[in-house]
Amino acid sequence: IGAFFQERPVLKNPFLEDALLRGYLKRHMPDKAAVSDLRAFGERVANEVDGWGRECEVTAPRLVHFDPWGRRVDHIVTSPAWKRMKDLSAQEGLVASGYEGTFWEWSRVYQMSKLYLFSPSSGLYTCPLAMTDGAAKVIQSIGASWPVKEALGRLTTRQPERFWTSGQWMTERQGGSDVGHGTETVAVPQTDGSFKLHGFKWFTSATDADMTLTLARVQDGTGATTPGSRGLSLFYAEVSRDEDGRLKGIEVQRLKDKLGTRQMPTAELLLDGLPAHRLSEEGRGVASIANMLTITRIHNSVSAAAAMRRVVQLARDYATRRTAFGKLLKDHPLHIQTLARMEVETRGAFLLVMDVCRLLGREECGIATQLDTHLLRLLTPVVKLYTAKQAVAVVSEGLESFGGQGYIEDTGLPGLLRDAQVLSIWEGTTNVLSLDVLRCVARSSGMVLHAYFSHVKSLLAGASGVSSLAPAVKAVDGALSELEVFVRGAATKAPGYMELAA
Ligand code: MFK
Ligand code: FAD
Repeated sequence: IGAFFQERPVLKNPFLEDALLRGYLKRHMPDKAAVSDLRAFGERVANEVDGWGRECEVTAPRLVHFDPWGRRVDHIVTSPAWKRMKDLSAQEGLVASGYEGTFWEWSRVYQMSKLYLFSPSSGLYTCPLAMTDGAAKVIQSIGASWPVKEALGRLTTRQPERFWTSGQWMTERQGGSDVGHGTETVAVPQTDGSFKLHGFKWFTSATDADMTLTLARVQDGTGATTPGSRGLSLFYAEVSRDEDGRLKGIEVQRLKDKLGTRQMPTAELLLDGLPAHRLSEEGRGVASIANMLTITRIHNSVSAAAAMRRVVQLARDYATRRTAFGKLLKDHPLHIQTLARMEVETRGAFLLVMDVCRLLGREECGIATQLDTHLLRLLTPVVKLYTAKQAVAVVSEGLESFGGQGYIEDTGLPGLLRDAQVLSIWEGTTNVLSLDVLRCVARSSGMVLHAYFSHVKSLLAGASGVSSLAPAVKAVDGALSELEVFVRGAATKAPGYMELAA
């Protein structure tokens, strides 16, 4: 069979391999402690965590409905590697560092940089971490009191034995985008002020979480509820078991059989009297969970940029090992052009993501200007929808750069593409996020667009002195002018008076 074997691409320390990340941190937060922590974590990712991520993929979670004696138990069995990811996440402060404020306004940039290194090796553990971070943010912004004060401490601890993850149960069969009309779950008031939830949640990811935030309609004394978004309230519920080992108020219907994200369980849940506490004012459920959406959409964008970076790093390494037509791939100009195009997309995504993380950090430290706040609101859906789409394109191109091996399952490469495909679906599809852009433009009476134009113009002014950037400055300037013309056209046409008059 011959003695030749292809060499595999080698994952090196993703921090040391990422000149853009290191350059960004050097420019913006040259804190030695942050940099040395990220370098050490990068080493851990390459040498230890990446193997656990593969283990999560090949040992997919499974659902055990009954114990050997026929009692209903609904155990979601996950791999030992998945459990190690939970401990590691606490120890490394992957959620906690967003709340400790160690690096003040740069704490989010530091936290997200770490998640960016972790994500492609995490076995999708970034999914529960995103929801955990989002839940902590909601609880913090609402003002933690009993019983969620204890939960907030657990979501943001570095102690593995105390650390909790959270779910985000929004989607029901009738609608995941239109949760306002699609939610049927009802909340029945109890005499002690708590509630019991009854309904069916159609998608619940990382369902081995310790708690969740979810939406439901409060029933009045006659059993009636208010329809639409105005009838939804936000609830906190713990996922716990009774003395017989049965889930309290939950039945796990089944685990989803998914294209990707196979490392983590995604379940359909019947809520059958789940004990819960109302967190929001009645009817303010959607507005109250919006903080969670902001955080999880930023995490999604970090994961998208990270997937692109990982495939580019591996493809570059492979290009130094694989020979075709008598020379290494790296010596074929056409192959290098392909890699360079992937690199440019990755860089653009990274810089946009980090800018949004920077804005989030400023807002959380109370130093955001009005311009920053508008930009954060506008750019969150934009960065999520843009990076998700680009991740699929770049990762797909990346697989091709390994030739046939990019299609072979146990190289670990195809999983990158499968997992990228979900990024544009969950946490708001591309169309829904486009409408969210319109929503925030309308709600701010156009102020967010004004903020955007000023921001990009100030970036252009800063770059205009650098001659090598002249073509890029001209292109962005042209795009900005086109956008201005479009917005003006839309603004003058929007009322539709001319059409109505005709
Ligand atoms: C690897 C990391 C990945 C992350 C982990 C992923 C795990 C998977 C988790 C999921 O997929 S969880 C499910 C995620 N589901 C969604 O993202 C739902 C998508 N649909 C939307 O986002 C809809 O636009 C929305 C449900 C919000 C529409 O609801 P409504 O009730 O028709 O919206 P409406 O009436 O315009 O707004 C209600 C209030 O919410 C308003 O506030 P006010 O009442 O105070 O005026 C809005 O301003 C506010 N709001 C809506 N979207 C907002 C927002 N506020 C801030 N930011 C937003 N994005
Ligand atoms: P629909 O809302 O029916 O959308 C179908 C299509 O219609 C989409 O292309 C959408 O863009 C388009 N569309 C909808 N409305 C409009 C409009 N107004 N204008 C134009 N186009 C529109 N949900 C949770 O709550 N918790 C979870 O943990 C969770 N985990 C998930 C894990 C996975 C692997 C997946 C795939 C999904 C998960 N979801 C979860 C569900 C996810 O958030 C929803 O699938 C998503 O929000 C879309 O909702 P839907 O499936 O009902 O699609």
